[in-house]
Amino acid sequence: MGRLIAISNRTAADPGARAGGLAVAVWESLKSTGGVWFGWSGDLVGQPSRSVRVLKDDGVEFVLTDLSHEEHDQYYLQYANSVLWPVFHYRVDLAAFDSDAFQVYAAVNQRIANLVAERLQEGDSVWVHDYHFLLMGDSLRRAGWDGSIGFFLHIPFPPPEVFRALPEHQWIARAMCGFSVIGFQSQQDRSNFTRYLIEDCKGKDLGDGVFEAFNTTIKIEAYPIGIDAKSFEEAATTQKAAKASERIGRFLGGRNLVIGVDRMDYSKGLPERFEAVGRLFDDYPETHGSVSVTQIAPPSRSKVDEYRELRQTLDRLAGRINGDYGDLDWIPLRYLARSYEREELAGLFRIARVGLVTPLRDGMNLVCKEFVMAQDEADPGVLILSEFAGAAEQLKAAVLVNPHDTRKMAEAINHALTMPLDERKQRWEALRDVVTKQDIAWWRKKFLKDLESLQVDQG
Ligand code: GDG
Repeated sequence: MGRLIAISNRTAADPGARAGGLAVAVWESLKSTGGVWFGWSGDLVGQPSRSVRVLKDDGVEFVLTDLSHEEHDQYYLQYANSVLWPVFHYRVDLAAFDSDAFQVYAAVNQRIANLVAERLQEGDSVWVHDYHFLLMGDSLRRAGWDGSIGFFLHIPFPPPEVFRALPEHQWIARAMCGFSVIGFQSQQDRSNFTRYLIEDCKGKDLGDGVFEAFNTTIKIEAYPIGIDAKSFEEAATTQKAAKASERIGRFLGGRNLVIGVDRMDYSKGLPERFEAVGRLFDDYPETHGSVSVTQIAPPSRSKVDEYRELRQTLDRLAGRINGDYGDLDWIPLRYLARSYEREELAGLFRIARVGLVTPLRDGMNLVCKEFVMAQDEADPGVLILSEFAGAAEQLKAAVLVNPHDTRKMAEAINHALTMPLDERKQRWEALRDVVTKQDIAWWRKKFLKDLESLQVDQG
């Protein structure tokens, strides 16, 4: 096999940035095969820079480019984060459509494609990641690359009826057909995309996951991303983890912990979750004084207005709940708008009785898988999972909820809090088996096997 070439907006060139979902997944893949990772350096400059920075770490080469202020604003903040992110999470109402921003988005895809194409060698496998680079297949073809190109979308792909709201939907779909393999997180995303291809692009299903559209064939599959299950399991029994459990244990004073950990983002369903917690205390008085809910929500993309509003909504909801129910020695719900180390999170998950993972829409969601791996097998906690997270297709033994139904969610939390040990163990064992078997290495191999088999076919 040739080299693996990854392209994503942010890379893991900065070791501190290796904590996020995408960064971990790609980093592990490149480390195990050796390869090159192209992306944004994280720096902003006056003019789009033609120069690149090359770094090496652990056998992985990073080729990084700066963004100009205009590119950062139009490609990254506007088109990727304020148009594609909301529309792909089914939130057309939040999209700030902007055709000028799309032009810059397309130009950045082409600029980076040119940079990559200059450095590609025959036999390389190119693996493009996420919604920042939907046009990259076509851009690389224009730059002269005719080898195989894989693409993995980390976020959901919306139904055609929603995708068509994008003024540029036809352009995007046609460009996506420049990829040789397109990977989605779930069967649901895959079928949304293939339905669009059939309905709008005269696409044909040739069987075996292969589709024909725009005079080319594309392999389209679901590859649910996993976590490094073993290492997260180990993280939960480190000293740092024990210290974090001990610290929160002092705060809990023997009460049951219900925990949530999510980037502060409207897709994660935090206001609905807080409403459900309010209903739990409204409808189940026996929980008063015996349960504490802690939500960790590190702020992200804080430059976008909706996130500021989200923060205010959470403040208001938490204020209402704590004002109504809190006592001298009990805080019913608190949220911490800051981040913790991975081991600390693992320690908190381990002593939690309930993990609340209730996004309104999520490509996969890795937190729920981490929660599972951190549990103590003798006394496992219960996972409450949104049916709208990609992970729900795999984690059927979780307590599945509709995150818009706050009354049912409150009922589910109460059910989880009172679940007998036998049932908790049974559910957890089933969850652990899936998370362990379909881990990050399984995901990487599954995707790369398909990408490489195409290369053989073409060669
Ligand atoms: C995108 C898709 C898909 C969170 N807070 C802290 C912290 N985290 C870590 C979690 C987890 C990761 O960040 C978040 O991953 P998610 O999957 O939950 O969500 P997104 O960031 O939205 O990721 C998603 C993913 O890509 C991968 O394909 O699953 O659907 O939206 O690992 O633990 N880590 C640390 N401190 C924190 O405070 N160290």
